[in-house]
Amino acid sequence: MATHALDHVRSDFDPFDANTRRDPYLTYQRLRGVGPVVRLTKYDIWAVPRYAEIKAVFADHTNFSNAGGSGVVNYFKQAPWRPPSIILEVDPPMHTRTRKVLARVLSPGAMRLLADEFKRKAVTLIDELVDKGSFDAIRDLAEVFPISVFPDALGIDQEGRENFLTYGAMVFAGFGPENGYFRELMKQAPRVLAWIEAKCRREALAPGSFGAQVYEAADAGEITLEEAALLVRSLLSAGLDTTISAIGMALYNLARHPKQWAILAADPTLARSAFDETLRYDSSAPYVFRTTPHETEIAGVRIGRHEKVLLLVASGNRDETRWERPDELDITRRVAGHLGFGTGIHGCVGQMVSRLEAEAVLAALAARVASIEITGDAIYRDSSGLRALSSLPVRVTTKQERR
Ligand code: EJD
Repeated sequence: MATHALDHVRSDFDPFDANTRRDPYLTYQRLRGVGPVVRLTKYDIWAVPRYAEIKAVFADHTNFSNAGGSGVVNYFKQAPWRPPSIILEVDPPMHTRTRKVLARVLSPGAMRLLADEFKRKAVTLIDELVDKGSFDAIRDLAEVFPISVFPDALGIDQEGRENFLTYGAMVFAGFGPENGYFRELMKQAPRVLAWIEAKCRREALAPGSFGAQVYEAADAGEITLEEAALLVRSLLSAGLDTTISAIGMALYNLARHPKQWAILAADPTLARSAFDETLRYDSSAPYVFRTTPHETEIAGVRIGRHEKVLLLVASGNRDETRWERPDELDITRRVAGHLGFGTGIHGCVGQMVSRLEAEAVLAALAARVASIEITGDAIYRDSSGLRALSSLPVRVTTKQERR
């Protein structure tokens, strides 16, 4: 009898479907069980569910390009909805030049200058919310804090900051297939994209700010003025909705695990590692694409030219061959090596800003709050690119009340 080799597995799993996205972890586990690469038939794309191969693809920008777009749209075959990012959606040598500029602007030294201000603002906001007792952890906290500190650091004024939320929603909805949610948002595109462009101009950016520093790199001849505007746009595309989602999911997961919150409340200096553990446990940027510029392979499976490859970061972060008790949230574990910020040449260049913001919020809350009770439905956002909530009603009990 003839045997037929099956060199890969097929699945009708839809990573962008609203229902699947609610709890994808059982499906991720099954995908990890069937093979290193799975063909997702609904979109004709490859998906990579295991830690080892995700890391290997992240490390191999020659065979797995970013120039084909970070979302499901294949730029090698189809036009992007906005001019591509000149840092995320390019390969070396272009990437090397632009990355150098943002890496300098977002350096550890720059973080030290921001830390006190972030902490002070977090304490003020948390004091207000804790005094109210009940609030929405997303609308009143996760969405408020980044919008209050990050545009300041960028040098952008107060006017119209609600547009950042709409723009972020567009960027990350544009990551998945074109659906009703994306089309509805895009009705606002002409106004919001013009507003964003205006905020990226040199005149709009305060002296000494991150934005001004990007333009100084243009003065020094490292990049052009047009590129400076696009790099400021990258800071706005990647720097707000991501931290909003991550802080929101951190609050949600810590509230869902009262024992973990108690550990944090007993020692608020754990805030930073607690944040990273929530990024591992329930990654807010759960996947990202690469595109093959030519035929290649993953773990021996042939991958054709111009194929989209979906790296299931949130699945790699639960891989039982990499993590002990992967499905347990444990803020005291050694979480270094998680893929929540990506890794390799495109690994998140702003991750230290993100950690600084989240740490400020979680430490301020942990300093005052003994426990968090979820008092209503946690509602997921309809974005296909981010894992995020739009609402999480909570009531907090202060350490004083507890005594
Ligand atoms: C991103 C998954 C940009 C840009 C960079 C990074 C992201 C989005 C946009 C953050 C993707 O340069 O425009 S998490």
